[in-house]
Order: sequence, then structure tokens, then C-alpha cells
Amino acid sequence: MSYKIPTGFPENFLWGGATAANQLEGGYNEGGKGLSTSDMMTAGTHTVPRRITTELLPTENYPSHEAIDFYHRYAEDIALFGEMGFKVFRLSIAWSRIFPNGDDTEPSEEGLKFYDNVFAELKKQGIEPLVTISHYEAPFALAQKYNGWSDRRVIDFYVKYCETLFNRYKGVVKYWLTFNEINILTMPFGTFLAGAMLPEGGMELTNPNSSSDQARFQALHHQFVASAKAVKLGHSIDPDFKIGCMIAYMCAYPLTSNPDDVLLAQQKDNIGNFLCGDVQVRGEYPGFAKRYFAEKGVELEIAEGDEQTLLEGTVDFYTFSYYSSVCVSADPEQEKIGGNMSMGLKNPYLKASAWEWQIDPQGLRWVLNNVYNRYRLPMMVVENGLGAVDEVQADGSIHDDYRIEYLREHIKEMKEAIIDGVDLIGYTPWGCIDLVSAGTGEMKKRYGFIHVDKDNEGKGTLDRSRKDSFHWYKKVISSNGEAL
Ligand code: BGP
Repeated sequence: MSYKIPTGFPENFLWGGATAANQLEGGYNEGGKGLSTSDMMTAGTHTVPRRITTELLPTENYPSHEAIDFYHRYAEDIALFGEMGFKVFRLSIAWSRIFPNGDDTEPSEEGLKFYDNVFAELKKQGIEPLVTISHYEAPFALAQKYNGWSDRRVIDFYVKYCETLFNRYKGVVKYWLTFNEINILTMPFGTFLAGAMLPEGGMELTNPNSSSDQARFQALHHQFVASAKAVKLGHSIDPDFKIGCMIAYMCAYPLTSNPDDVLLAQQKDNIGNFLCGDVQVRGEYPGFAKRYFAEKGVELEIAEGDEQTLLEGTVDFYTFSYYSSVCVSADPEQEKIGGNMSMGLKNPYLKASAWEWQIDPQGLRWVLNNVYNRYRLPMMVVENGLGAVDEVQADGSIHDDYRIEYLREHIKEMKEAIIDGVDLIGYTPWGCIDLVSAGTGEMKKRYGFIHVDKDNEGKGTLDRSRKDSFHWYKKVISSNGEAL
């Protein structure tokens, strides 16, 4: 007998693109929307960090306020996605459009209607929505009144929000993700971005002392419980729902074969990636997490019933973002010798983007195998891409061959992973239309197949145009990943 080995992307593979409400929609104070945490972050640059404000300052540029105006232009944008042949579109819902303060008793009909309209346009184009319920934002009132996810009461507000979405959009939306990059809360810059907690000692997004480990891991525990409750509830509302987790996969190689480095890389993988994956996929905290908490002096308040909730609310599929990899070393001197990239040590074998994100397509194959062999759940790569500065030619064309090259190499490695046996069901490259960068708040860090005329200061016509990569990706989709 011989084994049947896949030869390429499966039929019905979900090709598409990914976005998030606060980086795309704009209309921040329209349609009854409340202020969201993302509406309180100023623009930054590669070197100047974004800042968090507690009131709106008229002199500041808040990138989410207009973003790329998807709020008014969604039909045009979705038609362009349809033209590329998208099978799936990942978008998020702005929580504060539905519950302006987070703890309101009734949802906003106008907010719900907006997404009815968006989903109707997607349906027209034959595009399946993939909805992130909370992508780096929450109603700002929850930050002010409860200090965000540090307060257990926010769990119930979130679950009520989910219940509203599930009942309204059942039969229209099948694929859901409970939280974007939930593991960002394992790191200080996740405090406000993902945790909606007002940072301690300094309002810079990158402030390394923005919260105690205790506060952040407690907030993360609340998100785990909220996610598990949402999964269980979602399945009771519509058994056809597929509800997944979303992890920012931080791929860290040992810098050398020194066992100290190898072990350190494994520990980073455990805490950075598998802590969240294990809780959401297996329904319990792994042993290494408990040890880590004990060593850090973190004592989680786990309420009665939480452990059962986690077990009953495990996800249906695993999704992640993947952009780059770094190296780690147990030797502190290496930082000086080898060079520090923005997220770890430099890998001498890799090139990096202008924002110092190292480009490592094979790392994607490694991650897909690493995760699939652990969980054996269907997987989706829901973010991947190259943030780059694009140049518009005199005739309006944009020759983004560097972006094509990046995506082509990553798609090749996804195919290898499928041949390795990984059950990969979809791919939604990040920022399929140019949008605001989450990390820096810039417009010039672009990922799109579709160009949007807007600059870092927020000026421009907002007109859309097709880059070279638009035509390339269209062929990739129509050939099911064969014409690269
Ligand atoms: C992920 C976020 C996205 C997105 C992306 C690119 O971490 O989920 O929201 O923005 O990173 O990052 P950046 O926008 O900083 O280039």
C-alpha cells in the first residue's frame, strides 16, 4: 500500500485578505459609535512611539478617526476584493459600534445595521466573512470605568456582545475569532492595545512598565474565560459556527546550538505562543505556565467554575499571524555583538524589512508543523505580509515586486506544509487594502494589494488603485496557489 500525499492546496481553500475595524473603518463618531480605546491613540512613526491620551486633543492626529474610510466606501472595497477572487475576508467588528460604552443594556441598532450591510456586500461577491470579535480595541468607557480586562465584570459585557453578534449574524457568518493575537497580553505593550487597561507610569504604547505581570496575566485569564464562554454560547446558538483562537506566532530560533540557547528558545515558544494556545485549544493551563507564574510571583485569581468553563469552551480551529522570526540567546553579550532587531536578535541568514522585521518564509512552514503536530486542528494563516513604502509612478501604477516576492515565498512554504500533512484551510494576508499600522499608527507602512491615497499626516484623496500585486494575487487565487 502507498500513502496518499497532498500535492497542493486543497479544493475550497479559503484565499482572501485580513483587516481590522480600527485600522480601516474611520467614522469613529458616526452611526452612534462610542469612543474605542483605539480612538485614543495618536499617530507615531518608526522611531516615535504612539501615545495614549485620556481625552481627545484637537491638535493630534488620531489615525483611527478616519482611517481609510471603509465606513463609507465598503461597497467599493468589497467589489475590489471580489475582483481579486477572494473566497474569504477577515474583518473585525468595532465593539463600541454595537455597545458604545461596553456596559450598555441594549445594543445599537445602527451599529448592527452597518455590519448587515457589509455582510450583504460580501455575499453579493460570494465572499465568506471571517469575523474577529475583538481586534485590539474595546469601548474606551470600559478602560475608564473598569480598567479594561483587569476587571472580571468585563467578561460578562464581552459575552453579551458576542451573544448579540451570534444571534444577529447566524446564517451569515460562520467563522469567528474571539480575540486578535490574544498572546500579546503576555507582553507589556499589550496592556492597552489588547487589554484596554490604562498603562501605569507613561502613556507610550511601547512603555515597558505599563503594567505588572500580575495585572496582565489576570486580565489574560479573564479573556480566556470570556473566550471559552463565547465558544460554548456560540455553539449553542448555531452548531455550524466555527470559532477559533488567534495567536501572534512569535517564532524564535536558538542563536547557536548551545543547549542554553536551545532551551531558551523553547521556553519563549512555551510562554509566548503555547501558553495561550494550550488554554484555548486544550482547555487548561500547561505545567510550564504554572511554574512561570510561580517564579514571577503571579497569583491568578481563578474563580470557581473557571476551570470547567475553559474545558467546555475549547476552539474549533487555530489561527495565527506570522510575519517574521528572530533569534534568542542566553548570552546577554550577544545583543551587542549580533545586533538587536525590533523583536529579538538578528539572524545572520535572513534579510529584514525597512521596519526591521526579518523575512523568513521557511519559518512559516516550521510554525505550521510545530503547531499542527501539537493540536491537530484545522489551521488558518490569518495575517502575513510585508509592510513597505510604496512608490506611485507618474501614471499611477505601483510596482510592488518586493511584496509579490515576499508573499510568493510564504505561499510556497504553506504548500510544503500542506504536503507535510498540515490541515491548512485558509490564508488571509494582512492589510489586503492599505490601512493604518497598528504598531506605529503610520499610513506609509503599507501591506495592500490595493493602494489608498493617504499619507502619514492623514492627507490624501482616499482614492483606491490596483498595485501590481493585485493582478498577481488574482492569478494565485484563480490557479489555487499554482501560478506563483
Ligand atoms: C498584527 C496586528 C494587526 C496588524 C499587523 C501588522 O500584530 O494584529 O492589527 O497591524 O500586526 O503590524 P503593523 O501594523 O504594526 O505593521
